[in-house]
Amino acid sequence: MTNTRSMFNSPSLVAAALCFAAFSAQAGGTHADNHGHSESTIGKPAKMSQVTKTITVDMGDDMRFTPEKINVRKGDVVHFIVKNSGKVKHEMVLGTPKELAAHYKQMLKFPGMVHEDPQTASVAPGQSGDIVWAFTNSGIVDFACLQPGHFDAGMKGQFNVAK
Ligand SMILES: [Cu+2]
Repeated sequence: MTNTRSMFNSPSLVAAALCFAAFSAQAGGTHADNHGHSESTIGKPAKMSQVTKTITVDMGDDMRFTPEKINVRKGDVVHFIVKNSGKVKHEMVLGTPKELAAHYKQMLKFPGMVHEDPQTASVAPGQSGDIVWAFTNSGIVDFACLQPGHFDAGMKGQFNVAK
């Protein structure tokens, strides 16, 4: 990289930083309290060395994830290989419906935002990205593409986390 500009001169980087802070605060909201829950209901980031299962997910310009319904089990640590077979950028973001909707609103305000958080794989066309995630609770966990227009077009999916 030969970008010599200060990051504070770059609106998109500032937006990215703000977004990251806001989203992290929400996703990690349950870490701060000690009412018996030590982690988010959607699960938590994990290490590649802990992986018990590998699942490939494809993202396309038809605004669909393939597969879009994914069965896992509580306790699974999944390495998602997230492929973008389209010609535009896509991303897979795990979150509660509330987190995803709030984050999408931010994306509409700041379309250039870049995501570095562990529940996100932002993938350029023809490339693939990775998420390593531990499913710590049974139930439904949502994911979506938060690129402007994609979420509205129904680019969403769900994990069914069995007990
Ligand atoms: Cu997309």
